[in-house]
Order: sequence, then C-alpha cells, then structure tokens
Amino acid sequence: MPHTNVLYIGNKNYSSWSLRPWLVLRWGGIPFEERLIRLDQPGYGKQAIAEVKTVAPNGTLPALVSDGVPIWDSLAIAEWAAERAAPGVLWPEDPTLRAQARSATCEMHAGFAAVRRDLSMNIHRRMPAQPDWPEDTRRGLARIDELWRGLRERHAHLGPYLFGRRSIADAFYAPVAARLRTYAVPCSDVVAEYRDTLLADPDFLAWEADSLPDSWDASGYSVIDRLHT
Ligand SMILES: N[C@@H](CCC(=O)N[C@@H](CS)C(=O)NCC(=O)O)C(=O)O
Repeated sequence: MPHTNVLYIGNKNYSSWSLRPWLVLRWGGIPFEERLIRLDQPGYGKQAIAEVKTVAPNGTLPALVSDGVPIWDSLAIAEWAAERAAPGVLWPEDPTLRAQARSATCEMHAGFAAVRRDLSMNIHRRMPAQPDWPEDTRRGLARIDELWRGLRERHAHLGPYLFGRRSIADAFYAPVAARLRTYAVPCSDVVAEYRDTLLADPDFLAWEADSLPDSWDASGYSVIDRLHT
C-alpha cells in the first residue's frame, strides 16, 4: 500500500518553521500532501490551538503525519526525509561535511532567538533598514554573516549553497534569507549572493507565490502580524 504523508503547516507568510521541512520534502522528492492550519486562532503563542493539537501533540506546526503517525518537529521531519531520499540529496555524502551541515542546521534550529524575536518572518513585508537593533540581535546577525561567509568561501568550488550542493542546512536558513530581505539588513557581497540564491530557489518561489492570499490579510495586519510587529 502506498504511504500517506501529510505535512501540516502554518500560514505561509509567517511560519518559518513550516517552510523548512516543506522545502526539504520537495528537495528530497518525497511525495506529500500539505494541509494549512491557520495560526491566527485562539491559543496561538500558548501552543494551545485546538486544531493544531489534533495533529501535533506539542501544539506547534509543522507536523508530518506519516501513515497516521505524527512527527512534530521541523528537524525531526528533515531527518526522516533524509533517511528516505537517495544518499547525498539532503545531507552531504562526505561525513565531515555532513557533520558540519548538521552543526549549521542545529545552530539555526536551537539558536538565533533574538533574530527570531526581532526579525520575525513576514515574506511579503518590506521594512526600512533598522539602524539600531538590540545588542543580542546585532550579535545574531553578525554570526549569521560570519557563518554564511565562511561556508560559502570554503565550498564555492562545490556549488552555490552552504556546503556546495543544496542540503537541509540551506532549507533551515531559507527563512533567514527572507528576513534579511524584509528588514533590509546590510550584508557582505558573498552573503547577499547566497541570500539571493535561496530567494530564487524554484520551490521557495512556489511557497512565496502561495503565501498570498490564504495566509495574508491584505486589508491589514493579521493577528500574527500584530503579535510580531
Ligand atoms: N521547534 C519547533 C518550533 C515550531 C514552532 O514554534 N512553530 C510555531 C509556528 S512557526 C507554532 O506552531 N506556534 C504555535 C503556538 O505557539 O501556539 C520546530 O522546529 O518544529
């Protein structure tokens, strides 16, 4: 019997955690059905949206329900996908590069709290450059610049992504590329080039195109947008 994989995602304009495994599944060529649960519902921010709790026991999206079994974390979904894709498609084949790609991915998954707090993803919004981010946010942005620049310089001969060929690490930083654009964050040339590579990815563009109008209240700011402004 064919497997059923349903990826539950949040509003495409805002849900950076949903974008990551969605890209991974697409890049891995893994068939899945997507179902959007709006996050601008009572209980948001408390992991208490009733509709989310029916698919994700911890009350957050994304969640992949595979043959009826939930996987409720973006990185866990990405690892699940990597185990099903051909070797080298979602993680680098070289073990050292793979360990580094996992380090970069985990740094995003577990960190950059201030950047996530102050530069929340809003794919369609364009803000003026902000000259005075709080100190912890500036530190996070500087670390992203350093990380991307270092990896790009080291792996440029292998291809245009962080580890040369596209990997899960790039999916985890795709929402950061959108944030750098939204908030007009100044970047070094190498970093700007990589940001634009991510923003031109055909699957990212498909997500972006579909983030209107279902997850964007064009008449004003939605509940989530107000919470994150
Ligand atoms: N660590 C989780 C984070 C997921 C997460 O925080 N998702 C947000 C949306 S982007 C959410 O569902 N929030 C619902 C709430 O806080 O009530 C993952 O990587 O999947």
